[in-house]
Amino acid sequence: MALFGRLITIPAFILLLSSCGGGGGGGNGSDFQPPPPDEPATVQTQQVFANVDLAFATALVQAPDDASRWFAIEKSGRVVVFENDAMNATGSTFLDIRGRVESGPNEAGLLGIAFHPEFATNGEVFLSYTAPAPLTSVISRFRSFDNNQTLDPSSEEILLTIVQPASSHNGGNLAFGPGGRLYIGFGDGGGGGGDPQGNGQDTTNLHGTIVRIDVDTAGGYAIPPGNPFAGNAPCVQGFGAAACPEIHAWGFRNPWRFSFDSATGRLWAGDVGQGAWEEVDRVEAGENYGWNIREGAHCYPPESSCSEVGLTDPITEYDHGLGSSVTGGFVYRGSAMPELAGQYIFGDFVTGRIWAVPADSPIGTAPLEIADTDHSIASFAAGVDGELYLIDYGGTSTIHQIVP
Ligand SMILES: [Ca+2]
Ligand SMILES: [Ca+2]
Repeated sequence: MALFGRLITIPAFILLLSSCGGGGGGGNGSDFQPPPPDEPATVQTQQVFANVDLAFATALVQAPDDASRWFAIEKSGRVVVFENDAMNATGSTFLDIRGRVESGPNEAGLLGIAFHPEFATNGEVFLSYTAPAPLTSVISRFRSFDNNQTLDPSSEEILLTIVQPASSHNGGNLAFGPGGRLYIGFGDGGGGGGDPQGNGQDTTNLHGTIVRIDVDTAGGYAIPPGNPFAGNAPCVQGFGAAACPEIHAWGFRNPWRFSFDSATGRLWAGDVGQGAWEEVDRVEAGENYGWNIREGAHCYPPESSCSEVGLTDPITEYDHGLGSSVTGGFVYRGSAMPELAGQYIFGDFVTGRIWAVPADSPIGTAPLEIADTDHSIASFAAGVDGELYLIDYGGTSTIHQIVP
């Protein structure tokens, strides 16, 4: 059963996470640095929460400063809540918006969840999902009116929408960062590979960007000072006459998963590659991460020449000999694996490999493999205590803790 599930779900999610091109790659031509001398130890994964039934789970989070519960989202449009009891927990419905979610295409569905930093008192949770006809990415606020036991489906306040030109590369992550701003990822819109519409380098739309907005305003959102195009008029349904002031950084292909270092506040994103290179970026305001001029630290298309002026290369990358759909993870700030303290941990959806790079790595650092698993790593998760987990994607999705 599990094997059958794996055989049918892996090819689907390869498309889903959108490494559209063929294999290729090859490790030559890289000028990346050798691994650091003090290498972190290898890790293993251990299944937890085995009694929580999840189907096509895409993300797993805890609410801020509350280690008592976990929340998983299913691609179909359901948020599942369960107690933080690895042996005994079973899931129940925290929110069900399956009737509003278009989850048919491989990369469409309920893709991201973020709890407001003040969730304990304001009951606000933000979701990223795709709605149907035409396929549209929707960023919404929901509220709880029952002491945070469930979210009220009728409370939905749509903050931002953008019509998707194709079913792939929808991004889907969202997370609160320093200063309580909400960060949202959008892919290049897909449509045949190679970013045919040039969305990655076009700052007059939100495709191919990580957005930063202030949701603590009366109605809708405000533009935080410090956004690179903060003086411009807000973009309408993702498009504007000039560069969108919502943009924090751009030049992404599909920043499927990103996170903030809980110690430093720095933003890390895994950007899924096209046909040759998977990359991890440490994202700064106003930086252009290169797509579709660069794929990883290489000109795109392969063998072409390109100008690097104004573009920021990844902290680390790996070629398609090692994997073909990067899943961004977390800087480890837990206590169970001291040898991994301060390491950014990330993996590959297709091959299940897991790597680490020091969080203070310069651009062009080689990743160190710390595990080669059988998991289809859809997402990583970090508990309030800093310990790390991953979702093994499938019709039966399972949760695994990363352990020494
Ligand atoms: Ca764009
Ligand atoms: Ca890039």
